Amino acid sequence: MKRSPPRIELYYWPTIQGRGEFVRLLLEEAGADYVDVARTRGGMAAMMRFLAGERPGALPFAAPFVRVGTTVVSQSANILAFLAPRLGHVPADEALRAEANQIQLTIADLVDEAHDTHHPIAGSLYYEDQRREAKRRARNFVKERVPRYLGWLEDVLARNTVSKGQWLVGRALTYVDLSAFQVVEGLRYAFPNAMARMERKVPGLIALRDRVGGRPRIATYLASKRRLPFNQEGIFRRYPELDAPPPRRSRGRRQVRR
Ligand SMILES: N[C@@H](CCC(=O)N[C@@H](CS)C(=O)NCC(=O)O)C(=O)O
Repeated sequence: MKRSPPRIELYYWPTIQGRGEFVRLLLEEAGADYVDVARTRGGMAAMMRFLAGERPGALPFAAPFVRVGTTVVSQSANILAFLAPRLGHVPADEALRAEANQIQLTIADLVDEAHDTHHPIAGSLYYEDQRREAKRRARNFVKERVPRYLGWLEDVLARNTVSKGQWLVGRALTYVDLSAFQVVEGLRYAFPNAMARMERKVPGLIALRDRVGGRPRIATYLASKRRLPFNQEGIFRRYPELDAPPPRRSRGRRQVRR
């Protein structure tokens, strides 16, 4: 009798989307047999035992990490590169796998920079203690970095002619398309004004976001309790003072040009 593959255990902080969300989206789209361990009874303690080195397998530096059978894998991009072939969400071709990884690592850079807009000095300090630096950092992020990252994703999409610009890598949806969806959602939450202006410049990426959001399994997931809402503990946080100013039309009456 053929044995079924082991259940995938995801270990991540139970109250935020954070970096774990990139993994959750893949597991959901694939309809994988998985458990979000830290969200189960006793799960946080189990996760902490791994992080303390009290469990066998490779020692993760930080969450997220997954365990599949006896294999423990951490680093979000690495987890996706490990799981996606098993779940059929990346092409078999070596060059395309490397490209998918390259895109995911670039998205991870974007995610780090998004985090640093509210914690530019240290993650262990309160936002209130680094507000001034956060403002400077966020201004640059919104003005230069977001257009650069999203413009690059737009270009990658346009160059992928085998999918007619529908997907980032190869002919069909891969895990990096799910991650691109998550990045647009996160930026919309954290920087709504900046994104209102930006989105017109990346129509292909926004269409990709809509295509992913409309996938039956993703739509079901997004409407479920498994999808945690964005909040002020995660990577994408909404501090209005870090966003671009609102578009002219919605500003106060006196500022409307006559
Ligand atoms: N590069 C890692 C970053 C992991 C990371 O920073 N995880 C955060 C939560 S999103 C964490 O738990 N950090 C604790 C720490 O760095 O000590 C990844 O992409 O997985």
